[in-house]
Amino acid sequence: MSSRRRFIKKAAIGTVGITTTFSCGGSATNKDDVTKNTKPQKKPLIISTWRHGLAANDEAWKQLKNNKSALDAIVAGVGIPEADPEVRSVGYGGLPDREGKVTLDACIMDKNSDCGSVSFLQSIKHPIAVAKKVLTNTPHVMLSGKGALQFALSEGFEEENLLTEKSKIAWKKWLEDSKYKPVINIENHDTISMLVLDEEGHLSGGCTTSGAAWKMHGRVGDSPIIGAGLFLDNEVGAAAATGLGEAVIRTAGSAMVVELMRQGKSPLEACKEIVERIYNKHKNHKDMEYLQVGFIAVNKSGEHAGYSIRPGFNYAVCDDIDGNRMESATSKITKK
Ligand code: SD4
Repeated sequence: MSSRRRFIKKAAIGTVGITTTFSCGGSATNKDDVTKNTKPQKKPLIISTWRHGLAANDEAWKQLKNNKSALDAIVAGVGIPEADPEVRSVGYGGLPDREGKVTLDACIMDKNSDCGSVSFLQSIKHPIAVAKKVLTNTPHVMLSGKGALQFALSEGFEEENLLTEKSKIAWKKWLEDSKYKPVINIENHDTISMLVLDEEGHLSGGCTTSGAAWKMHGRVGDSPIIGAGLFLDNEVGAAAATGLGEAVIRTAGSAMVVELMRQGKSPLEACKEIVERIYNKHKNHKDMEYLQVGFIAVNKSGEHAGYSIRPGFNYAVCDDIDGNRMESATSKITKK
């Protein structure tokens, strides 16, 4: 479909915001976006959190089209922001903890519910690739800290310094008053979670992050925790989270979104209900001041949605019909 025809089609069903589109594997164009998709989409379909999801989707799409598995596509796709020093919330260049250490969390899950995860991993640029090795090469689901590093080295990964000069300067500046106060929607590019509905209609997902900036040394967020930062059931759907990990862990966020889809809710209804639950549970909580949580979800028929507590959350969607584009998530609080 030409971009003009796509534009007209979208204009006819209502538009919000301006979006940059990379047709998967193609070149960039500008067009309006729809708030969300409610119609079944053609397979395959890839959705990823935040704007850095566009480059990740593009790479994952190429891998799928080259007959790579969905897991390989996820590893390669989210590997793009992991290696990008300008993405300050994932992998290399990620903002460090309060001791100046970049510590990484990641997990991956496949259509058989097999999963692999690493948490509190240091000095390895691609934690998602290590998470996949945990899935394929160990009897376990989760490795953490020194043990995760030891495992990565035994698998041939190399240690690297992940703290860039820019992130070091930001950390030194933070040390001046050392206040822990997570920033909502950090520069609009945060944890990357990717959900894939492959050509055969199977679901898989991955998630990778450097976590909350200035966290305590040893802190683990929701992102490597199956059921919190990521969950899927190949019979039902898949969901993933971004935002304040503590709030997502307290509520088993992604697992709950999938359970609601199992009960017949659409991805949008499921994400909305869990976001509202998280919001209500935190009404009188100390974290409320900076509470932002967003979910993306997709079901077996390719319906997808994003929903967050506060505005500003968006996600990248890639399919054969409309290429690769950003869609805005609806939010509970609409005021910026
Ligand atoms: C964490 N959930 O470590 C991650 C950070 C994140 O959007 O996703 N921020 O809490």
